[in-house]
Amino acid sequence: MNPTRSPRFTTAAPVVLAVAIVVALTMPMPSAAAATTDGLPCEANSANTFSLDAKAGYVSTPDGNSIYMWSYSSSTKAFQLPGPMLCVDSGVTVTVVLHNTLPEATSILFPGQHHQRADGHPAQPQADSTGLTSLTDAAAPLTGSVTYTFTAGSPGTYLYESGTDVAKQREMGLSGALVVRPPGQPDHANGRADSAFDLNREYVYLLSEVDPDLHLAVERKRAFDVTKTKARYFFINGRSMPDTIAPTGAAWLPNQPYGSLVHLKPFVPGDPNSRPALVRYLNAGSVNYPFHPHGNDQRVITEDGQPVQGAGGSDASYDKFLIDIGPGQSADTLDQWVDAEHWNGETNPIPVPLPQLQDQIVGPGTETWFSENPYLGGQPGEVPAGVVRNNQCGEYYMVAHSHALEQATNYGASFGGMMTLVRIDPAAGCPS
Ligand SMILES: [Cu+2]
Repeated sequence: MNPTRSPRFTTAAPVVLAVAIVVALTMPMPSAAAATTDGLPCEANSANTFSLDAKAGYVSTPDGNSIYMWSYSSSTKAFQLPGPMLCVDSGVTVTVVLHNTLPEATSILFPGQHHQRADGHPAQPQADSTGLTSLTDAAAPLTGSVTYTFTAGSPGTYLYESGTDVAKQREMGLSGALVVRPPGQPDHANGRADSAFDLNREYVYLLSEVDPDLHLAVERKRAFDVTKTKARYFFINGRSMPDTIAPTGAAWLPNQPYGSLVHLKPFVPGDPNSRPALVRYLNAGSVNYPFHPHGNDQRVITEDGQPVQGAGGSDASYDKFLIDIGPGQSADTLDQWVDAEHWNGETNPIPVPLPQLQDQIVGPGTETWFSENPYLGGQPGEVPAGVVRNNQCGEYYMVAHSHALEQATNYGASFGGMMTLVRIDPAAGCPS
């Protein structure tokens, strides 16, 4: 690992800069309560046993739409999208009991896991006289159940997802994240010593897409040609920007519990507790999602559950400013923000001209959509009438989004969709 790599502005294409500038001008700042969603909301227990219901429900999109979805939910909890984040240690035996309440057969595949069994026998593809019906043992419609067991694979991030009528059911939302940790080292991404991260700064980006026409057809039990899908919504953890930056468990998103606002502290050289954040990418969709965190590279350290290393275990991790995640793939990345220019509001201010007030997007409430303090803690400047200040405590926000720009929209309207923010607090912290 290279602990002192610097933030950099890359050789960005003009469109990147255009996006950056407009986003900087138009992003609503999270409220104080929304500002810190830290750590992974894992479902975990000592028996490594999970009970999941496949069921139907609705999610909301920022443009006011409500979309019928299918997903996995803990049997004791309400419908949620995506399925619960399951966290286990590598090598343990995991049991997942699937209860199907959907009107058609469904199942769960666990790619990357070992010794997969269903109801006690080796899990296997299913067929009838018409041909293949499921990639693994399926639960019958409405009341069926299957008990899957497997041995958790190598440390990393994995999908669990429907293996039945895949093109339709995965698009309908039947997927979730499975986080496999190195035994006894929950603060390491994989078995390598240089994969250490801050457990309070661990995040999943489960990326997916939705064609609302397919969902309406399924809800109304109409035929739909899944080869004709045209995605209009693009999710991180079942939410679109700006909902992505709302906190995990936000009351106004009752069926979409997971936020994706990454919250960084500046790196402190020589402090062993100053560790990078870990961002776990997963693609549950059908196309590539070229994900682009602005302003700071991320270091790819695990791909598809395997550490990025060379012969003899040599470190082969690499910095990227565009993490291109293909369907079914995963990547774990370390994100460390280094104050390379030694900003100091008194002795080393970094001049950034503020936009004219008339060039900012303001309102309709008390919010203003521009943070005038890009370098961590300058004094708030001119703010519109009715606005107290533009950020909480001098923190800085960078945008992170899919670089396939139609994916950074809500039904074609920018900016939204597969987009979130990275928040960097001042070195002294953020009193609130
Ligand atoms: Cu960009």
